[in-house]
Amino acid sequence: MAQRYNSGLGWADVTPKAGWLNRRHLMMTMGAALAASPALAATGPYSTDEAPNSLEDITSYNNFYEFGFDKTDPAAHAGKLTTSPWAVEVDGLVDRPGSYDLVDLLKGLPVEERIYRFRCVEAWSMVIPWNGVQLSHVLDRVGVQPGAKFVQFTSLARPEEMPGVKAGLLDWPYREGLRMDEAMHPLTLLATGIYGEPMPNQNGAPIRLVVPWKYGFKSAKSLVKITLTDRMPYTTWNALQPKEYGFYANVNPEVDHPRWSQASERRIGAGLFASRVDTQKFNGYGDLVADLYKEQDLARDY
Ligand SMILES: Nc1nc2c(c(=O)[nH]1)N[C@H]1C(S)=C(S)[C@@H](COP(=O)(O)O)O[C@H]1N2
Ligand SMILES: [Mo]
Repeated sequence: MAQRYNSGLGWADVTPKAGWLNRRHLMMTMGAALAASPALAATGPYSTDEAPNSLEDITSYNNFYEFGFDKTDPAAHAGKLTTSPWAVEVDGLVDRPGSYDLVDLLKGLPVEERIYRFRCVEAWSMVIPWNGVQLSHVLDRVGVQPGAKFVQFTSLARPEEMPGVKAGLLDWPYREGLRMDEAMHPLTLLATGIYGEPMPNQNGAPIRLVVPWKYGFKSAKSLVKITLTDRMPYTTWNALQPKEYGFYANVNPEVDHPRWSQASERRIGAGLFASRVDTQKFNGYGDLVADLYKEQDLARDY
């Protein structure tokens, strides 16, 4: 189903490292001149000005069960993953379904840098500078039909390259989903890189979802399929343990996981002593997303 790249575009074109570095340089220059105005360090209206984690942190402590349960398994085993060519199938309630070469699917869409907080349901967190395109732009490109109410995302399940798939650790393929208004929200990203570099394999190369106001498990990695549907889709963790992992999975310090508190989180890499920070409702993105849930009881629709 995959086609060879024939567009002449490579990852350097969709992940503009040079632009990122130039802006970084500019920001640092501005930062030196305007040290009293830290808000200027943000790269856009959606980015946090909190210090990003190091690439080392981001690529050495991961959840990617296709490569094993341990946090170090993805870094140890994802190196062999083949990510080119890569096709994404788009199906269901869309005007232009099909198997799209990834480069064609993204061609011409604005690649943005977004520094987001990222909060795992296991109560650890990081700050990650993603590069990617808004999911809404891709959905507009394929033409969402009026009957579509949800989107399902399917990750790659390739036993020859993924020891956790071969071992049957979960009900593969990994699947996640969003309601249509969540999918169309400008914060929702299809990320293709980190720190201006192509997405590291262990973080979900070559393209993964990032939904920063929800627990990390919603942000499915290494996507091979996007399905528009009229009903709430099957999602992997919710199907496995519905009482522990809701479909919505909005970050919420007021609703504990049955086995641990969600009131605070461990910020990875924050040093020997620092590291415990209060969890914010919607992971701090409430001013942008709380309206999506104003008719809902978030303790019930967890
Ligand atoms: N396909 C797939 N996607 C996945 C996972 C996974 O195991 N498989 N783990 C999820 C969980 S629980 C988290 S916290 C994040 C981790 O992303 P990171 O390793 O880039 O920080 O990926 C999410 N997406
Ligand atoms: Mo997670």
